[in-house]
Amino acid sequence: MARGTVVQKIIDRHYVSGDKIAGAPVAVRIDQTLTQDATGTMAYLELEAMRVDRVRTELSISYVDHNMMQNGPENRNDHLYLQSVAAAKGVYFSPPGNGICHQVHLERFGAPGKTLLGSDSHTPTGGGIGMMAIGAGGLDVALAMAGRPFTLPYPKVIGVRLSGRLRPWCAAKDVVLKMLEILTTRGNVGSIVEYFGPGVATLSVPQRATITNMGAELGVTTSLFPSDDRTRQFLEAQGRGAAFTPLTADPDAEYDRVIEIDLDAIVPLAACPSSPDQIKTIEELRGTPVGQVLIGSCTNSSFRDLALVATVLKGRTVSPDLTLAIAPGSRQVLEMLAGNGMLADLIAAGARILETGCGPCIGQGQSPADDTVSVRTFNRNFAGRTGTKGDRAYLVSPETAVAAALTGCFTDPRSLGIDYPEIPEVEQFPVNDNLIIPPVAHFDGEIIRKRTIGEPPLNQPLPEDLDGVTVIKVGDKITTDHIMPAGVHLKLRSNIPAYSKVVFECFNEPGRPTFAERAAAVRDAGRHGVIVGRDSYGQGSSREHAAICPMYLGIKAVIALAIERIHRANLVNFGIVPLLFSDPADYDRVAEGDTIRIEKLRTQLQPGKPVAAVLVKADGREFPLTLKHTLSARDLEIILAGGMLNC
Ligand code: MIC
Ligand code: SF4
Repeated sequence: MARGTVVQKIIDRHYVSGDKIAGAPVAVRIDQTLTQDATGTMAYLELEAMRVDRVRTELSISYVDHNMMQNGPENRNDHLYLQSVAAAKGVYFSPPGNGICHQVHLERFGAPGKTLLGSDSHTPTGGGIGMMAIGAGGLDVALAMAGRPFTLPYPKVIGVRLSGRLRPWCAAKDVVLKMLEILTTRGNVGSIVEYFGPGVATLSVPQRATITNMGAELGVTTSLFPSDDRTRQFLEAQGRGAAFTPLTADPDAEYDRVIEIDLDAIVPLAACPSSPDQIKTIEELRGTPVGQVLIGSCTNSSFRDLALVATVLKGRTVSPDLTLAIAPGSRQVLEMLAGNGMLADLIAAGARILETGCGPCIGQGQSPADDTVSVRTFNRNFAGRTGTKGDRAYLVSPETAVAAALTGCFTDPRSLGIDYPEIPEVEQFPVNDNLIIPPVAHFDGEIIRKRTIGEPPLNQPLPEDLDGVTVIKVGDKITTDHIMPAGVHLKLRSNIPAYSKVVFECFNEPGRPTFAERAAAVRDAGRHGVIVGRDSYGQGSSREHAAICPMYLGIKAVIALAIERIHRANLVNFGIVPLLFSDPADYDRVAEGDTIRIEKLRTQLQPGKPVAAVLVKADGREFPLTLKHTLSARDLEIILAGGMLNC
């Protein structure tokens, strides 16, 4: 059992209730919240539904960074709603153009030792500055804004001891790719990763933030670094020295598991299609032609990263065989590049400069051509996320990305024959908060609700007996991108009936009713939809739409071998029962269209108790199924009521 860690110190200072035993639910006070537009509209609609007049956190902020294409009125309608509801509820507002939520939060609001809950899975970026920053569904963030504590499983702490120093052209991104190679994207639920050891001091805050950001892909609750002199230096350079507080683990701290990483031994790596844990060295990929290079996203869009790219590109030209596009992480980063001439160097080299925001990371433009390789400094390469079916997206460091941009193929940046640019730590960032709109003391305006702003749909209480129909059976590692596609559909986030039509779109087949049509038919026949998944169901994004839209289509249960943390919480919040097969062989027995009957489901659902079900095959054969769950008494209360909004 871990002891004396930074994680435990932060939990102790924010402890509200619960047993401090690994896996047991523990409730903590939340100091700060963040939302982004794609999850934020629902979160604020839910906050309104809870009749909360004003947020009760130390700081809550609403960012607009995802939905910025404005193809049709929906996105701008969302922005207007978000800005007005922020003013009404005492929330800061960061409008489109100001930057990606995680980057801006790190620059302007993050503070060591604080807790941050964000309706985005990459909220752990804040761990780079020593915060306990956790991603969650919008409803959980709305509850935190209402002043309610957040419940997490009391974590196991995985200590990662860093030694040595990164070699030229080897990057923080390669460290987190190494972590993904070691831990993979599954099986880490309920753990928090804490970095320690002599190598920590060699990494700047933006480098640390790259590592904690992409730690989300490990499926852990969060990742964090201690708060030390580098943290103080970063905060002072942001003009926020007062937010600094030192926070390190005790010298005799104990971790539940220790992983050793020697930074000297880190080499350039890539996550290959189509999972962040499919790791190869760049050496292994050498020579593979690349059709597109994209630099940006909340993982790698700091001033340090883009300054490195600009310095390498200065006086050179990108390969004619590809396109290079760059999206700076924040207006501060863009202003700095513009101010010191680096933007001109990037433009002169042939880079296409995109708006500051998530952009192509969430499939908003820049989809690659068919059968071409896309090299990205992003954190996710789930199949189809680029907007191109059958895409081949690789995730790399800015160092490796710029090497590909120059040569047109995978190239180990160490072999470029270019001196590695040393980017000095910024001593004074240009601070300009003129686009961060503070909340007003008394709101006497109107919350702007255009026609595309819907209502969060309500669910019925859980039925006594489940007359389930398996509407879909899917395999391992189904991400919330598979369940609820973003890209061109992202603009439907505030309109559940419209967005529900594309649930599981990637599994629809021509000539066959879509998932949405099949689920609605089951619902309209008075029966209950069931989704069957395998291992690590619901990886990735925190989007609660992956629970809300299936709920709207009448889904009552998800049965899988394992369900990932944020998605499981979203299912509970919207009254869908997350169940697990006790015997993995039962997964093989179930086929689409089969009936899964659970008599007295409401009564059977007790903490720690199995659930007896019957599988009825199309030919009438019946098999008993033993299902299990990890739901607490509070989870069950919410599920029986049909979701949190009914509680
Ligand atoms: C993502 O990277 O997948 C997103 C888009 O930022 C999501 C949030 C969303 O779906 O709106 C996330 O990471 O939680
Ligand atoms: Fe935006 Fe991509 Fe980061 Fe998600 S992962 S917050 S879409 S930049």
